[in-house]
Amino acid sequence: MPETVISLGYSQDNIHPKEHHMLLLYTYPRGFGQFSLSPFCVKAAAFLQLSGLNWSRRDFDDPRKMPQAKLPVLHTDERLIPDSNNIRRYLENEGAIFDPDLSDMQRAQSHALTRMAEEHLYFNLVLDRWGNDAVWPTIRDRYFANVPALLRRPVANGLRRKLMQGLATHGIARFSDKDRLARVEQDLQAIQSCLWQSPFLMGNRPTSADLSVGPMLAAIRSTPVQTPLSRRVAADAQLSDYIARLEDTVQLP
Ligand SMILES: N[C@@H](CCC(=O)N[C@@H](CS)C(=O)NCC(=O)O)C(=O)O
Repeated sequence: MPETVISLGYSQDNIHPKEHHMLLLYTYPRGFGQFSLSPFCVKAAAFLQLSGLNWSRRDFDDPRKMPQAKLPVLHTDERLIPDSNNIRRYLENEGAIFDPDLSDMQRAQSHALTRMAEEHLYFNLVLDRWGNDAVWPTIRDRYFANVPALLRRPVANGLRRKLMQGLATHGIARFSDKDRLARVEQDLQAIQSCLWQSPFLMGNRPTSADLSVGPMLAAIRSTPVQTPLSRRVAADAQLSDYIARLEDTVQLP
């Protein structure tokens, strides 16, 4: 049976190794102009889209019954796969190639950029949405829209308290806003150093690093009440063009 090499013109061999039934992406709903309220769900959707396999979405508000109590999760014929990176690995095992022609050095850079986006930019996004009193009421009413009105505030505030404790333990919530923004600026500069070289982080086509970094930047920019961080990304023509370029190329449904 023919082999697939997935994605956007990387190969003409557009054939799948196995017959698939529908892959179902369990995701948080759309919101703030994005495919999902969660950048990890947008990332997983982008990997699925570039894989060329058939997939569709199923929306959840509440991740508690999921294998790691988080979303995204991919429902395949055989199992539930939690975590966007595991979803990527699954698709690669099915024959998808997301990083063709990258050197070992580029793969190392790509890995570092991905970790930076997911383990540092992400927590700044969370603080922007959950930790900022000006933003929080909008987030609460959007994320917890399906919780009955009388319970909404206590449920949301309880989760918020837990999350903020986690971010204090992590350490990121201990910085002043100013120091935190200065740290994020270093990340943005690193991303922009790549983008001065080429339209996508690793060259002329999106690769895996773009699928982590792009959705994270887009999520930061889409926070519904403006913050210094969301304004920083929104006001930057290079970053905004990059997000648009990636969205145009990936074409999420
Ligand atoms: N490492 C995970 C991160 C996923 C993640 O953090 N999802 C968040 C939303 S952005 C979530 O479901 N949080 C629910 C919770 O922690 O209770 C991945 O790459 O998929």
